[in-house]
Amino acid sequence: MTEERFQKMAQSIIDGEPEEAEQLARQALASGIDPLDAINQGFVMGVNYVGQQFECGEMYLPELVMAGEAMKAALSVLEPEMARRGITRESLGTVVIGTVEGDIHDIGKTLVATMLSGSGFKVYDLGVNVPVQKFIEKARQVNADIIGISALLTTTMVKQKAVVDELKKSGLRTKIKVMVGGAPVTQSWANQIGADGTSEDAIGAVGVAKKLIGI
Ligand code: HCB
Repeated sequence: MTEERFQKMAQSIIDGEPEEAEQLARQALASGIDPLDAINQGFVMGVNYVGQQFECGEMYLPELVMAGEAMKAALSVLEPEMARRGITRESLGTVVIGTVEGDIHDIGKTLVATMLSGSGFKVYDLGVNVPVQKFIEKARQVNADIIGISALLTTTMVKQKAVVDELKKSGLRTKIKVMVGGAPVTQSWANQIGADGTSEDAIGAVGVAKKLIGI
């Protein structure tokens, strides 16, 4: 019976149904299922499946976006309950992410943040138009493992380099990995500015993040 519920949770993510996911999360709590089990044995299974399908070209961006929305809806019910009960979800690592100063594109960045969070990372999303110093301050404050920097404009991608340079100056560069992304970003740009990795999509970003922290 519980197994059947877990499968339905995973399916709600695969189908990209936020309302269904939220309802299943509420039902899980009402019937005494541990919120952490609902996440790990139910919803995350759906995220993993969607990730695999996206990688092999069986699912596309709109489906990924909807899966992300469904995951957010489930987490919006389960995470507050976990906090209330004092349960902490084992975190794979901590990521501070944002879109650089001067840039307000947030669709890709938010998708990366959602997928990282759904995959088990603790994510601090700073939003858009984020000044260089704010990435560093937040990373220091939350003891981040990774800073994720998004830039969609050729005029703003230079700020990714500014974050890497500022991180070096702060003395934190040896502790914190940097992952860059956004439409104009290439592996060659990532190498040039001294970032540790890049990905052209959110599923790839989860893989890069895991690799950067040695999983
Ligand atoms: Co915007 N815009 N835009 N735009 N915009 C682009 C980016 C252009 C390429 C369109 C074009 O000219 N062909 C272009 C940039 C050209 C250039 O710099 N060479 C452009 C321009 C010029 C502008 C304005 C300057 C237009 C104007 O006002 N004259 C203006 C800039 C405003 C500003 O930021 N200061 C502007 C505004 C807008 C909006 C507001 C209308 C809207 C943004 C809405 C929003 O984000 N809330 C918008 C949009 C939607 C786009 C396009 C059409 C889509 C971007 C997008 O969301 N893609 C884009 C054209 C394009 O990119 N093909 C166009 C989908 C997401 C899922 O992909 O690449 O963002 P993504 O993210 C991926 C990937 O890169 C990676 O994973 C993500 C998930 O799959 N990734 C990371 C991203 N961040 C990562 C971080 C990591 O650590 C790791 C991986």
